[in-house]
Amino acid sequence: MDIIYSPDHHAHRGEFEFYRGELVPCFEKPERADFIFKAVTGHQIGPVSAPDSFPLAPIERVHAPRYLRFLERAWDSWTALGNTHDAIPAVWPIRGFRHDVEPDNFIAQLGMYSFDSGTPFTSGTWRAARLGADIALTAQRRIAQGARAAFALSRPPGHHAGPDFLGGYCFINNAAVAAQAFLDGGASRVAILDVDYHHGNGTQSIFYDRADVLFQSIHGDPKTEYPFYLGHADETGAGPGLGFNQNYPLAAGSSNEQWFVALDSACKRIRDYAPDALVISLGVDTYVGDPISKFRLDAPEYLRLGGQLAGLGLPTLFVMEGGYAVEEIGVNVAQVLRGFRDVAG
Ligand code: 6XA
Ligand code: ZN
Repeated sequence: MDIIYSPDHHAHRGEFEFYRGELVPCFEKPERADFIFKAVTGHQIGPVSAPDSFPLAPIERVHAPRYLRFLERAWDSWTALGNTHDAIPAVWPIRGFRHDVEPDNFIAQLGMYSFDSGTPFTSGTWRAARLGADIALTAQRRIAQGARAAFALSRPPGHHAGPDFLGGYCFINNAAVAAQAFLDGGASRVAILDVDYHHGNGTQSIFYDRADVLFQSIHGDPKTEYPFYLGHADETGAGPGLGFNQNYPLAAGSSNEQWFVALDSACKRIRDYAPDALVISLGVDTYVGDPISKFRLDAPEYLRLGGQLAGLGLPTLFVMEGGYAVEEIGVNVAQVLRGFRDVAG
């Protein structure tokens, strides 16, 4: 399996995030990807290549140009005000406020394009986010050219980023960019399966009214788990997209049996949809030892997950999302990819 990676993800290194009302060191740190890289190379999952460079056009297929323009200029705007520390959103236009007028004030702009205070914007954020999209697009291209599977080892993650908003450590939705690239390259239908602990609200929002992308997400119940305001079972799509979005919210603390029942349902729906390609939003914050999540998956379950995904028999693109038990996430990711390889051959 081809692995696409660049050490330049280090450009994005947030210092602090707000967590339960306190400023704490960022959970989403460069060491995460370093450990994953070490584990996948150690387990000989496949050859590693650097990403190709892509223009902004494939990213603009899923994100609003004015949002991307904001991200591109954000650090310069912030430092022009005399700031040297990371920018953290602090004010948001909730119901009743105007969304059509972009304020001149930077912190007001940042609030307009974000939904939480846990996602710092740093000097290298735009560069790393662009690189993450390049990684996803390069891996997608490998599959479009005939590879059975590829792993986009990108960072920062992407699945919370919507058409025009960042949050949950995410800026560009790498899985969505890749899914759209499959369609633009001639695919008729693409399925995205999100197995991260957190609902992929950004991916859902991007494709909610479309039938050419099937979105399936297994996650902690948003009644108690982040991102709280989306991810319920009754969100099944809208307009032409009705029936092409399924959420499998599970109570925090759910058993592995319950998790695999949900996986079976999602896999069945994917088989029925018969997509040309499958994109996996691969978060391993479902791990029993994850510091911010409450499922109980461990090495044998990750192996089983990989095997079940291979059993779908589809061209499969893995895109890295969350996972914060830093020293263990590499092994957990490698287990999924090994499980896939053992079945796919
Ligand atoms: C709140 C928790 C953000 C979770 C991000 C994540 N700061 N998403 O792992 O998949
Ligand atoms: Zn997550």
